[in-house]
Amino acid sequence: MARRGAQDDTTPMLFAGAGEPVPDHETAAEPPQTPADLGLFRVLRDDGTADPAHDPGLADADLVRLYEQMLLVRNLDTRCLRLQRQGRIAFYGTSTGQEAATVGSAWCIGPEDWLFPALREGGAALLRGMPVSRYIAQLMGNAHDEQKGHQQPMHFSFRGANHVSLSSPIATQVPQAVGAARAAQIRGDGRVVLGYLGDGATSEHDFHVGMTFAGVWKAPVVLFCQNNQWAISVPVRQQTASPTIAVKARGYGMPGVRVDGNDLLAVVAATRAAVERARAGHGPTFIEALTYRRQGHSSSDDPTRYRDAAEVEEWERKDPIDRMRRHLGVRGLWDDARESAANDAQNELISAAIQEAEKSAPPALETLVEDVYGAAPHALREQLDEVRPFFEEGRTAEGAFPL
Ligand SMILES: Cc1ncc(C[n+]2csc(CCOP(=O)(O)OP(=O)(O)O)c2C)c(N)n1
Ligand SMILES: [Mg+2]
Repeated sequence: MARRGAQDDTTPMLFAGAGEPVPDHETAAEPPQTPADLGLFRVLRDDGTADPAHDPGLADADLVRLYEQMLLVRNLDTRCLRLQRQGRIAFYGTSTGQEAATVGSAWCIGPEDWLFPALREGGAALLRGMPVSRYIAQLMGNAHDEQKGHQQPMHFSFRGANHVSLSSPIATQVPQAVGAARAAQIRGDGRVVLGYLGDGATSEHDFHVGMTFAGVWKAPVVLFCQNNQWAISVPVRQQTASPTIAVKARGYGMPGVRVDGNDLLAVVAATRAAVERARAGHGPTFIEALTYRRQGHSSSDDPTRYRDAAEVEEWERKDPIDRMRRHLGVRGLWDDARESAANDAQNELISAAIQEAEKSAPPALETLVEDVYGAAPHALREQLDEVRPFFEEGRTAEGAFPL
């Protein structure tokens, strides 16, 4: 069968079938092998073993490290949502249920590579070196916040690992990631860009712009869509009539892969193959990770108003951390004692970071007008002088927080 799209002989086996015509299951004489962009790539089996044909073969120490990172994201989410409910931070959005998709994918790029996150990839910054204290400082917008309080909570950036802050308008990071990849390609610096998006982002024009140019330029980019099946209150079936999101990649001339996003090993295998493909100069890959947003869109949202509890419970049974814990158990790498020691150590670390952040001063007032222009223009300096007495009187800017 003639191939469509921008594949070549170097396309990893994992992507076999991506770009083939969508099979017509109704009329096909024999059921064809499901193409990668229509199927669901899995490695972890329900009994905790890994499919030997696709196991990415991580070292024991890496398996444990990635598991502990997922646990850290879960513990942070629990603690930080509580901080928001107590009025100690203004806003929070958890990634509960999506830890494997975030941690597994981010692990596949190198320290020099660039990462453009969407809404739920704070765990990627932590994995790539951002201290927990910085994470909390960002939520509080204090003097230790890398962005000096300029950004809404959850907009983490970490210069130390080329982790670029999310831009709030959905999907804008797709053309940004593709543009950065194009720059790397022109410079020939060998860097790969990992850009994230949600299922809802695929309805934005920025998605199509980014995908078009990624394909045309054969840019060294991996676009990773966390299909958590909801965009606030809009279910994915209202975003698209396409059978999968991954299959959209065909229209842009790149392979698409649909992976079980709650299966850490499958996420690693798929993303690693895509990163290697990009690094070797063979162009972009689009990955759809099928997962589920188990909690509200953010601390401002009440999901019980628009979805069934039964759906949430079904996905609780597919928890990515439980699945990986089972795998570590099968391999003799984990037990209850290690689990409780890891939870205790992480919670102590988080408590210390919260205490430190709450004692920290806010950013200096001057930072209000810094870092946008090389030198703050006259008009901004005037505005700064206008607000200075307000703060010097010790007043605070309490008000309604948007979204
Ligand atoms: C252009 C734009 N429109 C609307 C919003 C409001 N908004 C914030 S998040 C969101 C849903 C995003 O859904 P998805 O892309 O699936 O990501 P998820 O929140 O599920 O991770 C919307 C509509 C926005 N930030 N930007
Ligand atoms: Mg979503």
